Amino acid sequence: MTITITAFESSPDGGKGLARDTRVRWALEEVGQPYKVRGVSFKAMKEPAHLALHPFGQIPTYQEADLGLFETGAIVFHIAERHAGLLPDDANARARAITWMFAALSTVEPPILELGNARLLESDKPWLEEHMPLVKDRVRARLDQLSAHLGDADWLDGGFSAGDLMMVSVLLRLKPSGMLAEYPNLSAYVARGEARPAYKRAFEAQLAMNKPAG
Ligand code: GTB
Repeated sequence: MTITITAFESSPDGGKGLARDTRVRWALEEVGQPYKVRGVSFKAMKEPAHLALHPFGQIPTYQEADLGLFETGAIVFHIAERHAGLLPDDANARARAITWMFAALSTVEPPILELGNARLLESDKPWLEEHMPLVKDRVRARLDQLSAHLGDADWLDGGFSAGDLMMVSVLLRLKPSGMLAEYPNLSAYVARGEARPAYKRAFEAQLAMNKPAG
């Protein structure tokens, strides 16, 4: 059955791979599932046809036969449950890999999003100078802890899993800030993720959709 996901018709990042469809593409590439991508404009995202797929009017969505999903975490989890390659067979190791998916989305990503929002939405606000160091401290607190856990391991818990896919995807959003470079082991971890053939295919596919003309 064909899998169809949605992505920005034209991503505001111009193909840097930071929009969340990249995470879904990467998961599908890791498990070797072919998929189609339907581009959606900002306007179409808020119209009834798309709201029927995604109540919050966002991308990505996932459709497969009569199953429709939204929320990147749920989509990647579904892919990882249905296909071999992203979750270990051992029940406890599997539970830990799922824990890392949640940790990426609910513990590490929020301060990173806060940093992005401060840069994007508060750049002209008088409080930014005071606010930014606090936001950066909150990001660093998580990175310090993650870096200490990872140490010199390749992946968070044994072999590469959906937990690493999600954590690397979350950390990639920090790249433009330069903060990742303060943590050599986390930088190397992200680079290992980016070097995976499945990530490269996912990245190239989203780039092909978003390449600036000319
Ligand atoms: N919790 C949801 C999930 O994980 O799936 C969040 C989905 C979400 O934030 N979707 C964004 C969206 O549809 C795109 S990915 N935004 C449009 C809207 O809300 O109207 C977030 C994103 C957007 C742009 C960049 N960028 O340009 O760098 C990076 C990430």
